[in-house]
Amino acid sequence: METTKTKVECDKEMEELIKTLPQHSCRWLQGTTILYKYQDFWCLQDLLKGTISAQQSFKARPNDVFLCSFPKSGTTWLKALVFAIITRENFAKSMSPLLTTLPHDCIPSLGRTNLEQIQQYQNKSCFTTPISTHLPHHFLPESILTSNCKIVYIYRNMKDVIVSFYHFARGISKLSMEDAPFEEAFDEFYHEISYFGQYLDHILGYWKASLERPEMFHFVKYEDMKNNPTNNVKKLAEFVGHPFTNEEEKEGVIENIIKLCSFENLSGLEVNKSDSFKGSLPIENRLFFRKAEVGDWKNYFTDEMSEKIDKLIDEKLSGTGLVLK
Ligand code: PAP
Repeated sequence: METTKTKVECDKEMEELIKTLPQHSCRWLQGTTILYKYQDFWCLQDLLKGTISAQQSFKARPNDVFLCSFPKSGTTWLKALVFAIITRENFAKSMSPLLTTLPHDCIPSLGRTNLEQIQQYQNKSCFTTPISTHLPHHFLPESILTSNCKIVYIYRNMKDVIVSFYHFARGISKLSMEDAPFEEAFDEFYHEISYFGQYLDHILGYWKASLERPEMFHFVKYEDMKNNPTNNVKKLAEFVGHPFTNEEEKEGVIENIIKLCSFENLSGLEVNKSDSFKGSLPIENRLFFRKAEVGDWKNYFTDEMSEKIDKLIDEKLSGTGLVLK
């Protein structure tokens, strides 16, 4: 007879499993961060637990929209925009929860947020329920892959992702640049050691899946959103099923959303300057808002580093139709 395991038993099993996994302590973070290799990607312990339980038990609903990304590719911005788009009729401009809440606390994150909380959130709404995740495509729970849910994928210039990741991890570990050399961080990233596997494989996983089911996917490039936010926010709203009416366009609703979610606005809010992210890891909210510049990598990369990344991109992406540079 099959018996259902208790939460304590599941947690214990997970602890045992994690103990058996290959470990890597990030030397550029003075060994303060330990990554575990689960199947084919490296992950932090807490995120790994959330990832495995999401894989085992998460149930997608038809109203769910998944906001997927590799860390540091524009997730915070995408979450703010989608939240503002779908709740625009619920709050007056001056009352948006985004003015007092970190975007990560407005939209749950699969792998990080407790599954029961996500379920309550799904049950509470009969409208669109956005859920974010950094999981690689092949790691998404079966119920997402077999559903008709929508997936928005945001991606960004790989070199800027590396620099952003470097400062974020350094910020969490509270290390100066002298104590956490960029060269070492670059080296690990180049050798596929980062929070959710290899960056280009992450993008390619979603990209290839989108070729099979194009209606399910919408890709947003961070740099395109920066260059032409109006057009991109319009397309995003259409895809998530909340298109703007002609009246809204005339009244400047799109521009208001862009302003509300802009780096300049969000990074200046008290909540994002001084509060802390309520996840399993203590993270100061301000670390999600650094510079938001396109091309900041030029301040950190040597020519050799830049060439190495260009070569990697050429090798991985040539012939896929995906353009990243
Ligand atoms: P996450 O994966 O930890 O959630 P994510 O939001 O994807 O991080 O990436 C953070 C980057 O987005 C930071 O880039 P930087 O390090 O190059 O500065 C951050 O500054 C940038 N960012 C955050 N909010 C916005 C925004 N509203 N508009 C544009 N970029 C933003």
